[in-house]
Amino acid sequence: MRNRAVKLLLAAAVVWAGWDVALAQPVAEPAAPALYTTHCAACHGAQRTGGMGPALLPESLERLRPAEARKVIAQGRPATQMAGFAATLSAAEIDALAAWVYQPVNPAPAWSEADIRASREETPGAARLPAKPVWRADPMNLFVVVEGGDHHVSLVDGDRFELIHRFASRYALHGGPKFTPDGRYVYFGSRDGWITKYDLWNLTVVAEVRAGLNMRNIAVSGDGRWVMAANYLPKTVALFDADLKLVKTIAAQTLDGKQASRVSAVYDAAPRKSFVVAMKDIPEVWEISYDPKAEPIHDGLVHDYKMGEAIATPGFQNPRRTVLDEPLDDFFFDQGYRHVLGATRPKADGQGASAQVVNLDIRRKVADLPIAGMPHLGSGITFAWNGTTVLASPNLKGGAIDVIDMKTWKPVKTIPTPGPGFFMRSHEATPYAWADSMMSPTAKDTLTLIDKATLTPVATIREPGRTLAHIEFTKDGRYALASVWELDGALVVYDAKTLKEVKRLPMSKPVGKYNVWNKITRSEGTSH
Ligand code: DHE
Repeated sequence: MRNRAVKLLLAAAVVWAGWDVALAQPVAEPAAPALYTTHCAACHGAQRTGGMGPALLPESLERLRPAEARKVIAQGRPATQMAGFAATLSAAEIDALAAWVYQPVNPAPAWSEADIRASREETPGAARLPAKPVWRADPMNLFVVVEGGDHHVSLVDGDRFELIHRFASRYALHGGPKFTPDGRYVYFGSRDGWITKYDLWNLTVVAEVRAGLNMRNIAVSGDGRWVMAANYLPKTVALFDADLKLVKTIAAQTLDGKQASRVSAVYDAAPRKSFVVAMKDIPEVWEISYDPKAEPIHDGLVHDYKMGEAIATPGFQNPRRTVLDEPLDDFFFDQGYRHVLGATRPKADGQGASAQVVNLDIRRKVADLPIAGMPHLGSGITFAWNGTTVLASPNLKGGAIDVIDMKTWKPVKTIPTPGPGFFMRSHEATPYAWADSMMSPTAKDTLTLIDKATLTPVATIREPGRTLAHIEFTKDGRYALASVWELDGALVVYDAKTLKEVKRLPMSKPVGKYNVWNKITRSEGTSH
């Protein structure tokens, strides 16, 4: 009876408002795929895999809130070619488009070895330029600063703190740029899978290639001859020579091929002449040797037949697997590169995140690291303490720095910080380790300095109300450079002893900065 009354009321409302009865039905969804083809495909690609504009795949949009996506479609992105569509599209159409780009492309877009090879471009003549900087400054004390705000890279003289050069990068670089051993070339990886080889001495791009559609990071071999990319999409690692010519891709999957995985990260283990790769969805760590004399891999499966006879996989450029109980997200090496310290992904309830130590020689887990929260091991640093070497690593959830003895694998101390941070740095020549709290809404503006001898916080540096994060030292450790991580941000230089600000260069969200010397010498205070 009540339902009938409601229906009658609704019908009356329709008549009273003069609505077309058809409109009383649920409003038809604007056809997002057609809207995309008309308005977006020219820049973002018919398959949403990117073009002049970035890829618009769920993997690429993981860090973009839907409300922000709607705003970008409506208003565009300043300082980019992304125009606003508020005048062209209705609010409902913008909503429909924004919702649709978060849906997976079906079937999943492919990126084959042929696609990788076809994507490669090189700058004519760049490979034959003289081996001498065209600028005047110490090439070993150069800073490469990635500015995420407008997708540029700045090169800064680490003695005078002056800008040497600024150039446009690929969209959304992520992870540390990787240098050749002589410090001349740097490789950048973008989230959309582009690798750029750049000649720092001649200020030019040498070559570019698209290794995947969604990439985690890249590594450069200690001998400067190989580059490896870790991909989420497709689920592969890709190996290139130093000129970014594809050598091969390797499917990230279990040995029986039954389960595929995104790749968490790849790092170079120079003393072992190998790349070490962690898988995100399968409990395996791979070691891929770039030593032509590497022992063959006997993994129990027949890979190849020669005159009817089984032979082992060559040890050179093929994965040697260590099977674990749980997958690794992010990892770090001990100084001898025998052990990998890996973070295990938190469980769905947010609990249980921890870390484990894997011995790469005997190829098994040798210890659990009882760290609460979510250790960000890739940002860890090591230093001597109390007759041993410790690892200090920020905790993405905890608002603390975890310190672990690298001989016993036991926690030494948990140092409180005002809030969870992402990055941590030190230098052999300074008594302090510097940590940010950039994940904390209230303490994102604070850097905490920790005394490496007493493992206690001894000072803070603030940039009130603004995000202050990611530190890197000069070659001699006398100055620490930090980022005001805002669109109208800055690179701020502090005297590492007096903690006074020395200089400030305006920059557009400088997400990371990398000192050539500290990187190529693998300083214990920086990421590798
Ligand atoms: Fe990163 C490095 C993973 C989100 C900025 N980040 C790395 C590395 C890994 C990693 C494995 C080491 C790669 C290397 O240097 O070769 N990052 C992850 C994540 O899993 C996470 C949490 C989620 C994701 O979406 O990928 C993540 N990272 C971010 C960000 O949101 C940051 C803050 C901003 C951004 O630009 O993406 C960010 N990550 C960085 C930076 C480095 C990095 C600046 C290099 C640090 C260094 O000093 O070496």
